[in-house]
This record gives sequence, C-alpha cells and structure tokens, in this order.
Amino acid sequence: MLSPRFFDYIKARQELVNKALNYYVPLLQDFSARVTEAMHYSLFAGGKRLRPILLLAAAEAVGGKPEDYLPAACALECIHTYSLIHDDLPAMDDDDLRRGRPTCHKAFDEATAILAGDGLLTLAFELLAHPDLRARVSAGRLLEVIYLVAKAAGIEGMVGGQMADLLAEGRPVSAEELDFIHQHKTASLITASVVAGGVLAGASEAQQQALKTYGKAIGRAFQIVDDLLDILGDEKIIGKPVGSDLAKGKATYPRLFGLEASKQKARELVTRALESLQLFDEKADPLRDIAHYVVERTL
Ligand code: GRG
Repeated sequence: MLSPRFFDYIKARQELVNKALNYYVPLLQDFSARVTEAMHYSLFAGGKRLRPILLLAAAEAVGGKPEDYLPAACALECIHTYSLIHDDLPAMDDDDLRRGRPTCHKAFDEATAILAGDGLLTLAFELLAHPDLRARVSAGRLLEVIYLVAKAAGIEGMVGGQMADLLAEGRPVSAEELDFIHQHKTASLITASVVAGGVLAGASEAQQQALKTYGKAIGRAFQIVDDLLDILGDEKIIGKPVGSDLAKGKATYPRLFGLEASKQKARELVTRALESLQLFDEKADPLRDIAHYVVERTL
C-alpha cells in the first residue's frame, strides 16, 4: 500500500520539475513563437513526470541532491514529450486525444507538432550539456549520461521499439517480439532515466548495474500496466478512450497472455525491481515506492 508520504513526495518532485521546465524551456516571442507554444502545450498537459522523478530519485539513492540535476531531469521529460507528440501524429497512431486534451497536431497543426517534437528532442541534449549541470557534474560523467540517454532514445532504444511496434500492428506477434517492443519502446527510456540519475550523482559500477536491473524491471511492468489500463482503466482518469490498443490491432501483453497472467507478470517484475535495490539503504525508499506505484497506478 502506498503511503500518503509517498504522494507528498511525488507532488513535491512534480512541482520541482514543473518549475524547472518553465525555467529551462523557453517561450520565445519572435517569429518562431508558435513552435515553443506547442512545446509548452504538450509539456504542461498533465504528464506524471515519471522519468524526471526517477532520475532525481536515483540520484538521491546514491547520496545526490535532486536540485543539482534538474536540467537532466527536464531533458528526460523533453524526450518523453517529443515521443508522445510524434506517436500521436496521423502517420503513426493518429490519436486525437492525449491526457484528455486535443493532441499537439490537433491543437496546432501537423507541421508544428513535428517541429515541436524535433525542438524538444534537440533541447534535451542542450540541457544535458547545460552550464548549470556542467557547474556541478564532471565532463566525464556528463558525456557518459549523454551517451546512455542518446542510445536509449534512438534506434537501439525507443525509436527502434516504435518501429517494431508499428510493424507488428494488425498481426499476431510472438512473446519474443512483444518483449522486444516493450523493452525498447518503453523500458529503455525509463531505464536510462534511472541510470542517468545514478551516474550523475557518482554511483559505483555495482550501483549502476543494480539501477539498470531496477529500471528494466519497472519499465517492463509499466508497459504491461499501461496495456492493462487500456482495457480496465477509467476513461475519465486515463484521458483517452478505453480499448484503443485493441481497436488498432496493437500487440499487447493481455492480448497475448490474458489479464491474470499480465497482472502476475507485472507483480513479478516489481519484486525483481525491489530485489535489485538490496545494496541501497533507506535513501532508495522513493525508488522502492515508485516500483509499487507502477503496478498500483490507475493513470
Ligand atoms: C515516436 C520515436 C517515437 C516513439 C514513441 C512513447 C512512445 C514511443 C509511444 C507512446 C505510446 C505508448 C503507450 C508508449 C509506451 C510508453 C508509455 C506508456 C508512455 C506514456 O507514458 P506516461 O504514462 O505518460 O509516463 P504521461 O502522460 O504521464 O507523461
């Protein structure tokens, strides 16, 4: 059971991240203003801030101060938001609603949505090399983080997963293919958020490995729960029509294995995530709570 203390923690972290996003993502007033309006529209549309919070919680777990790593936390949210904007485009999932509001290309137009995604992805790497971060983290550690985040977001990670997901639409997939899609499309950016937080705050090799195992496990569990919410969720809470994965012929965990086996798998993954944190002390409690949250969430 998640405690009220956990929800207070999440709320405080969301506020920290939102303030930082407002500070680090410019709203330009020149002839290009529209693209930054679209970026802000999607960035401030009610996202949970899971990836930045994971980055900050992992930094805390190894003794870092969350305030020191905010540009990196914002970078992860920028990459996540770009992926959602592009995923919603007519050429991809063709969705009209996200988080209960018109998607970026509906609120603006397709060209602006493509540019807003491009702008967010590029800004992410600007933020990972931001002077505010360089003032607190060595160039070596920053390079390591830039490398691992780029790999996780690109062809060997989220982009590759999205390609595989699109190619799997409307036909049966094997468990191996589904696992590839989940691991790449969803778990890779979640894992990168956790490992990046650890690296920034000086995690040892063993700690980095443990954070990677944790990230992969909660990343996979997160996607299974996302698939379950598409069937069992409340439209008013999830902000999009229930059953949209099924309607699009998407490869999902419940479709392949059924509801009960999917819930069981998500629980097993959370247990694995918790076990991987054994070498950490109570400073990793927020990471432990987040693992529980991943399976208990309704949004
Ligand atoms: C376009 C390169 C490219 C990739 C798109 C993220 C993604 C890949 C597609 C979105 C569809 C989807 C269900 C992805 C799985 C990841 C996921 C569950 C995203 C939603 O993440 P949340 O719940 O979103 O953290 P909020 O709204 O809280 O920010």
